[in-house]
Amino acid sequence: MEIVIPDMTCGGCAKAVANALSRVDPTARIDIDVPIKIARITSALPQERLIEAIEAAGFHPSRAS
Ligand SMILES: [Cu+2]
Repeated sequence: MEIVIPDMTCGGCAKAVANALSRVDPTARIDIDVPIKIARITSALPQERLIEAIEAAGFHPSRAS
């Protein structure tokens, strides 16, 4: 799935997002594209759960998909 994270603006943000995601799903495949502000995630968890983890890390992912 793809989650748009408009306030992810640099490598530090990307790392924080990736860390938050791997904490909720250590087996997730996470590929973050900072220039277009998208996290591509392969995970068995529901998208809502991943969005919550990103929000808990202080970011504001878009809920539109
Ligand atoms: Cu940043």
